[in-house]
Parts: sequence; structure tokens; C-alpha cells
Amino acid sequence: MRPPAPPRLRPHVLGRLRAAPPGYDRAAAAAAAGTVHLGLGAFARAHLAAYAEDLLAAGGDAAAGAGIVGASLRSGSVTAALEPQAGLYTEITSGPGGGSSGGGGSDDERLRVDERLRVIGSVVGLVHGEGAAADAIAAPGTRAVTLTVTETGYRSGPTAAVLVAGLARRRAAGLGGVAVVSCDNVAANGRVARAAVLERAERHGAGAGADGDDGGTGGSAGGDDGLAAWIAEHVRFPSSVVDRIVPATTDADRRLVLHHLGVADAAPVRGEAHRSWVIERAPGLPAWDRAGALLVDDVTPWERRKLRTVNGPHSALAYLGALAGLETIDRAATDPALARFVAALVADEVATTLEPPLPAAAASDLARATLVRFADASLGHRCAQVAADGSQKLRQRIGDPLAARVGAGERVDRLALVLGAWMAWVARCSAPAGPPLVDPLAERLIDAVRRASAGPPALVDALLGATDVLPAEVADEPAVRTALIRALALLDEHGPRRAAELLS
Ligand code: CS2
Repeated sequence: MRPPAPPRLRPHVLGRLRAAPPGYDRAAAAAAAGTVHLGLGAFARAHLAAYAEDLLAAGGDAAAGAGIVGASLRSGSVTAALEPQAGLYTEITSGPGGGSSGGGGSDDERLRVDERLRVIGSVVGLVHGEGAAADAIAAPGTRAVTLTVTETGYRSGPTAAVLVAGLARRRAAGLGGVAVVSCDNVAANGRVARAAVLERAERHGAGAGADGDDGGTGGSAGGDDGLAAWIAEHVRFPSSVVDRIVPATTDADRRLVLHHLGVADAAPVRGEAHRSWVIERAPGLPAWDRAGALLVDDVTPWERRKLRTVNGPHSALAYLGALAGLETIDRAATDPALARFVAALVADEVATTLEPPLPAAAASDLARATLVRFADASLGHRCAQVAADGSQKLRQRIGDPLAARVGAGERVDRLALVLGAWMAWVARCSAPAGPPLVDPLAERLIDAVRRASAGPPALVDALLGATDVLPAEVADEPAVRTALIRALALLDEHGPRRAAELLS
């Protein structure tokens, strides 16, 4: 006889779990929810929601507005997984310790000695669809709208339209503005979000319905009705810099939770132990600083450091690792040639582009610390996941620091190798029976590669022409072209490990 199906993670099983349940009144947290989150993927559940969880656990003033209403705008798979669980899910905090606490079962059911499970309850409401998300933004208690819509979500997709519809409803109801807080790895993410929202608001017709779908009415109905000016005056768009490695959830994560908590959780998340969040000061934010977030006047120095010394090296390992046939980031980070290359990339090239520039010794220490984070095998972070969406990620991670160095007349061979590795990866994905290219511009990139004649110069021209991974004025610099062509030639001739060694 088959054993009975395990119970699903739900509020009424919390008392029986072998993990600490949320230690606060969720109904009260729901009644006082002040944050609406657009894009409730694994990252938001392991980052924003973990900060919110700590605030709710602290209680009192700290908890005000911390509860989250999670909105999914499109696929709805996350809300569908979380709805039967009333928003509850398990956070698995990985640790690099690697040892096992035993406990039987197969390997992936064992908790490593420094792995921790906790049930997060801070997602106290779930809504699905653009109209419902706009309603949530327009709720009187909403004070912050947080975004994880990926690098791609600012150029296309429904986010700006939903924000505009929600803000229009707030204005019509005589409510105040909110803070819109971007949590994506985009340079000046607050400014980017603001520009997208204002541009959309200017097209928002005077008679446009506020149902989150004003397509066809914008412009034709008379254009801006003053909404853009109202938003510019009442809505804050603080930039923020988020940091926590959160791989896509796997079946092994779900099995681990089942084994240890005895309940089925369809939407657990796994994240590294390290987390940080730097936010530009803005009125009305929930007290995320009381859970460890840092409030600053200008996030630029933090943003550069994070994007260029964490995400840039991450992309370097993802492309070089994928080209070398390595499945996961930890394998790439512990490959001696690739690790040495990343250390040289940060210490010798990236460090001078930071604000203030980092002395080489401090940059080496930073690179080593970052490599330790990447080397955590329990994360199981796939190179292919980090390699996804290169056309949207590489400008802020590699292209901008490369441009800064070219402007200062400095060498860019290592930064160029990372871009070259991306180009070689795109070329590999464009070949018949190649691996899939995951990128919103995949079709354009594959087409550009297939039309290009053979050899590095043509590949460089084709991919620089099809994207803005480098600013146009830098893409035309002979020194940059030469470095990229050389990088591709090294990769072709020697393979990724030896190419990395030659440039370490
Ligand atoms: C990664 C990031 O997938 C990627 O592109 O580089 O998601 C990275 O794990 C986080 O930004 C770390 O904070």
C-alpha cells in the first residue's frame, strides 16, 4: 500500500513542524501589510521577505508595513504554489560547511551541518494579474512597492503599466504616493524604474481606465492628464543594491524540506548565509534597516562594488565555466585557473573603476572572499542560470567598467575575456544542436551570429552591433576591438582554462 501523501505546508500544521514557525500574529501582519511586491520569484522570497520576516519577528514599530502582498503579473506559477500554503514557505540557508548531520535518507535529504530551515510567513497576501496588483498598490496601507522583475523587466513587460495604474488609483482616491524600490541588479535601478514609470504615465490617457491594461488608450485619449507630474512629486524611487546568492529551487530542495519538516512545500527557497541590502534613504519605507539593511544618501559606490566585484566575476565564471563544460558555479570557482583569473580580473582591472578605487591588496582580499561565496557547493547554482540574459546583464557588470578603463587609457584584456567568453557562448548556442540560449534577445543574437562570416572579427562586430553590452563610443575603439578579437582567438585556440591562465 502506498503511504498517505504528506500534508501540505499550511498554517494549521505550523505547530507540529520540526522548525521554528513564524513567531508573530500573521493575521495582524496581514491587516497591517504595507509592502506590495511585483515579481515574487525565488530571489524576492529569499531576500526582501527574509528582511520582512525579521521585522515581523521583532514586532512593535519595526513591524509596521513589513507584511508583503506578493503579486504575480503573468505566469502565476508562484502564487499558485503559495496559495494553498497561505503564503508560507521554507527558507533553506546554505552553508559552505559541507558536512552532514546524518539522519538517513539519500544525500540530498541530509541537512549539512550548517544548513538551517525556517518557515517564512511575511508574505501575508497573494494577488494575481495586473488589475489585482494595481488594486494592491492603491490600498491605503501600502507604503512601498518593491520590484524584482529582472534586468529585462524595465525595458518591456507589464511592470510600469501596473505601477502607473495603481498610482493613478491612489491619486484618484486622494491618497499619498509610495516608495517604489527596485531590487534588481541594474545600475541606478531607482532612476531606471522612475524613467519607465514616468514615460508610461505620460502616455496614460486622461480617460484611460485604471485596470492595469490601458494599451490602446494611452496617447489617443488625450495623453498625460497630469499623472506624470503627480508621480514625479509624490512617488519616491530610491535605488537599492541587493546581495544574496539564490539559485533556482530544485526538487532536491523540496525533498529536503519534506524529509525534515514532514510537510510538502511547493515553493521553498535556498539562499547563501550572506545577505545585504543598501537602500537610498526615502520617507515612508518599512524599517528594513532594523533588519540589517543599510540606508545611505547615495548608493552609487555600493552599486558599483556589488555589480562589478560580485556579479561581474559571477558572469565570468558562468561563461568560462559553461565553455569548459562545468555544470555549476562552485566547480568553476574552485577550478584553479578560473579562480586565479577572477582574482586578477578584480584586482588588476575592476578595482580601479570603483568609487573610490580599491587598492590592489584590498581588491585581492575581496575577490578571495567572493570566491569563497561562489565555492559553496550546497548552493548547486548552475552556470547556465547565471549565464542567462547576458545581453541585459553584461553592460553594468563588464561593459561599464571596461568603458571606464578605456577612457583612462588602461588595459582591458581581462574584462574583454569575459565579454569574449559570452560571445563564444552565444556562438556555441547558435550552432545546430547547441545548448539553448536563454536571453530576451536570443533570436536577434542567433541571427546575428549565423549571418556573420567565420572568425573572431566578424563575431565581435555582429554581437556588439546587436546589443548595447558596450556603450557605442567604446565599441568603436580600436583597442577594444583588438582586445575582444584576441580574447576570442585565445578561447578558440586554447580553450577557456588556458585562455584564463594566459590572462591571469
Ligand atoms: C547572478 C545574481 O544570476 C545572476 O546573474 O549573478 O543573481 C547573483 O547571484 C546575485 O546578484 C548575488 O547577489
